[in-house]
Amino acid sequence: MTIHDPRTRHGDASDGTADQVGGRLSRVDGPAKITGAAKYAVEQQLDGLTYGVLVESTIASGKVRSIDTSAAEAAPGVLKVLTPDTIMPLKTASDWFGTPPPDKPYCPLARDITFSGQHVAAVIAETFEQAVAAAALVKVSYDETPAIVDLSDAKAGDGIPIAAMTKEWGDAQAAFAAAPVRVCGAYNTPREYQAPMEPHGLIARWEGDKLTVWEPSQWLDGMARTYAEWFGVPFENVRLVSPYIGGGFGSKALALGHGAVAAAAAKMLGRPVRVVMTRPQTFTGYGGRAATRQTVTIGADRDGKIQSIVHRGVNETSIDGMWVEPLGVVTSIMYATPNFSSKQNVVRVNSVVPGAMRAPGENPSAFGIESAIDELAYEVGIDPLEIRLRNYAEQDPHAKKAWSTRQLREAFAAGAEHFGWAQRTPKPRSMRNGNQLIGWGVAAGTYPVRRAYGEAIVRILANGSVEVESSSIDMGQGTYTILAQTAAERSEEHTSVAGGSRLAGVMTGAVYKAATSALDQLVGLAISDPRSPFHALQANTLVVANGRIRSPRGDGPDVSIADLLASVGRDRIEATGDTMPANSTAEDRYKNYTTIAAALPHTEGDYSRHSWCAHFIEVRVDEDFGTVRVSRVVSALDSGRLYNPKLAESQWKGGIIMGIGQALLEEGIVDRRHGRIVNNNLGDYLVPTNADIPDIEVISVGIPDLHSSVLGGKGVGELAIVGVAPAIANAVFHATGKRIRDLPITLEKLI
Ligand code: MCN
Ligand code: MOS
Repeated sequence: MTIHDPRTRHGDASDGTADQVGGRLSRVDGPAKITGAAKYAVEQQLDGLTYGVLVESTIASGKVRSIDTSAAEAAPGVLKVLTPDTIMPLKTASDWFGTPPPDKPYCPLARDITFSGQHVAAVIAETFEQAVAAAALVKVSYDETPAIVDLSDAKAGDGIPIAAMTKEWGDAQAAFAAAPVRVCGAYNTPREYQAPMEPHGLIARWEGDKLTVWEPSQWLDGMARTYAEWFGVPFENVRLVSPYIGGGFGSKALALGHGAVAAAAAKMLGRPVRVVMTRPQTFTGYGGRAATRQTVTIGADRDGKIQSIVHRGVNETSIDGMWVEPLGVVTSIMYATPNFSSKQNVVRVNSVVPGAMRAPGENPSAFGIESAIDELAYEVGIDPLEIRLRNYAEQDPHAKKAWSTRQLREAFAAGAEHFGWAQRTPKPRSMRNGNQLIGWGVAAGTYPVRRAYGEAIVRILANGSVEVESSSIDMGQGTYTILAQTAAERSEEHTSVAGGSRLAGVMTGAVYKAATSALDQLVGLAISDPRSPFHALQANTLVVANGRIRSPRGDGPDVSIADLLASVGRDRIEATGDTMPANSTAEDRYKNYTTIAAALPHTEGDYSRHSWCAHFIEVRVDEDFGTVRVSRVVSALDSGRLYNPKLAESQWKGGIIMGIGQALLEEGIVDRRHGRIVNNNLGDYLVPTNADIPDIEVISVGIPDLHSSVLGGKGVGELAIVGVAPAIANAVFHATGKRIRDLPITLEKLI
């Protein structure tokens, strides 16, 4: 990597500056992953490694009456069988908002069962096979009670109102009642799962009261804090090593129960313990996207101008955990409306507590509002693209603040142009090819710019190379590439979660500041050190490029950085950069890196900051069989300035592909008798494969947004999934005349 000023150079592969910000550098970790050289967390070979296997509840609600471990304990190679009675006591950790932990014990093995698949025991053995065999010998008996299976269970009720989710202005009910045109729809999304290729797992090793954990992690500092709190050891005593991550999609941000079991077993045994989830366990070992229900009612004029939006939402949470999937977040900002009301409840069901999955909140929220506005378009007989422009929000309708940047109009224009939207015939069922009904749909998406804190160290080394060090991670988004970073291991510097699409903006900012300061030091040395060849030049600045340093006028010496450092007797220059608030204390820093709550709100200050996108999608529906194929996608996206367009395009396409899966395939099916997830494997829980995915065209319409980040970029990672499912549902309506308000759009809903 060469040091440069990213604000003045816009690199591009074509001009030989692919390795600079804005350049199309390929993923630096790509070759290691493709050749198998990349060593993932649980592949580390450690002396004395032992293997743990989890035993899980087979009921969804009730109590463990007894656990008979005698046969398992007598089985070959078994070192320990852990139950709620024999596992060492742990302490409750704070939640990810940083709410201080209640002074309560924590037991990762359950006596009180609140969902099927809950960890109740664990077997640790010399080999993996011995642990698997012995785990099958653990006999658990239960006192079962009736479970609340899901949102549609009569026992579920209306749930708990979440006052913080209420957003209201004007008089939405009265304006709706008075509106000449009204539409109302109920939109549902099922339980969905992140399904990363690499299942969750870890190796835990204690040396005295110091814990090392090799674990895929979206958030080294947050996870380390949880381990430290569970075991009552200082934060500094926990070292988390997360070299590569085989996908996370939100599921690898927190330390989870199986991690507590592994670390406790390692402590009790005095040997390192490895626990890896089976694929079925990944469906209950952590939460996927919560199932949601929304009603959206829109009142409008006959010319399609919105007068009122009333929105009500519900999402599932678990019996003893709280997950709020914010359903009004897109509803409240996408369109201008003088009257608005959004409220949300959460309903407790016997499931694992749901969790973050790519664009939590925005994703289901957009399915509601972007389907509903399409319904309004047909109701008033206006083109679905035109109605979106008529209701364009010129400022944030909820925060009542100016957008930092909003290139959504540009996104609609570019997407429509490349897609050929003008050729669309408005009537449903009016476009076909043989027995294939063709439909064209449009929908918009958005994701807030979440800002947080990060630190980085930049070193200019004696051989002229530059090292960047931070504790940020790369699960495939491209962090290592954009930071040209060599290792991800929590060391002295810290960073926020790779979640909420914040990491790139935070860390490029920190690295930029560190690099600028390293450069300043280098130039300062060169000008002021009497041993420097530039000392006599009396210049007040120098140019550093391609590993060399010279005067801007071209007179005087032109030497390599290595030679300069040698001449002044230095082996390196090191500088730290951060995106911390000024005058922050050590305590602030700890909080800022280990809790979500410390992040700056996206509407802080004078601006409302968001990424935006518009998806144009063609589907082909077999008239006889009801099978839906997505045949064409053109999406135009505004993520501000792109640090690496090649990687951003790849991120966007990944999001769109995930959106196609959500629209057509993905659904966790609950067994109504036992409250189990029936399709808890990748043979039955379908995610898209290459054969499901057409050519996808992505167009960047962003402009640098300096209100959002140091270098002008906005979020990329989650944006593109938002709006894909409604664009497909809208296309399916255009193809067939059937409005599917219940994901996924499977053939039985169409025939
Ligand atoms: N980028 C860019 N220009 C910008 C912003 C980002 O070129 N202005 C590019 C960079 O390559 C950067 C990537 O986009 O590495 C993502 O940046 P950002 O939007 O800041 O997102 P994070 O780094 O915080 O990554 C998290 C985000 C989330 S929250 C989920 S969920 C998700 C996602 O990234 N999970 C993923 N993308 C994923 N991609 C892969 N392969 N695997 C996952 O699990
Ligand atoms: Mo992403 S769901 O915020 O990790």
